Amino acid sequence: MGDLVIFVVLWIVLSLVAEWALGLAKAHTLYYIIASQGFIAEKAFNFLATWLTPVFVFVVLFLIFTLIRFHAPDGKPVKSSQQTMRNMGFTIFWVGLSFALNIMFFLHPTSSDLEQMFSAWEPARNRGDLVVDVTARQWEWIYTYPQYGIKQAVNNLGEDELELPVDRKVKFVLRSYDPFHTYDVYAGVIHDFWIPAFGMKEAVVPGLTRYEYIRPMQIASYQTNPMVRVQCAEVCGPGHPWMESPVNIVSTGQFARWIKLQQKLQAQAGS
Ligand SMILES: [Cu+2]
Repeated sequence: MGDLVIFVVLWIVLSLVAEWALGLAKAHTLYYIIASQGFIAEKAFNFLATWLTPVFVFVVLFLIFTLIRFHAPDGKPVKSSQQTMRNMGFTIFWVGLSFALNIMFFLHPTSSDLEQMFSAWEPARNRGDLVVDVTARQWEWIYTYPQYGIKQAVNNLGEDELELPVDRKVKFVLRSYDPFHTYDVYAGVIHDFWIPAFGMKEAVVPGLTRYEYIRPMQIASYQTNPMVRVQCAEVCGPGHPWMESPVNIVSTGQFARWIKLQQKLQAQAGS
């Protein structure tokens, strides 16, 4: 009984310490997330980490506690007077708790958050979306804004650049092919559209059109945080590590001015 009391006290104390450390990590955000969908994943991770910390502490403590408490000092095993190999109470508690935890995680956050993420795909919710066609080629990301007639958005250095207005849902249309060379569209390679600060990734597959919906929630740019960039996250050849481009999330007014500028630049290039 004494061992059980010591174990339970240790378990509670160490769990509280671990939860406190986890709280510190969360307060000093381990992640830099600034988009709607990313927040769902961040919340789910925090929920799971909070619930699983005592489980983790239990298992590790159990291993260490039994090693220290029940080791035979002279190498000869001593048979305990109290045999608890078939402890039905403990078995029911352990299996029952594991079962209940798994059912809970299946319902929340897994099912409830997936439901929330997938609801962004409902056409009724996407009427005002900004559409950005993203073309991945070896090795470049090309951004087209069909609603504004912009064929390839570039910054003043002529580099591809993704500009997004804050607080408006974006529908990314993702394709992998090379618009500068004619060849079989199925002969391309798989890329992966990843903006670390958005907490989402989507594979870009030759011959397929894939979508990603996201709402950037705060003004940010690559200049202030390198997490605000598009990075290819699928090894796609020698140029893969450099297959990145800056992202700017700006106010609605600034976005409108940027659109005008892009249209002007395009008209000048065309004339
Ligand atoms: Cu790539």
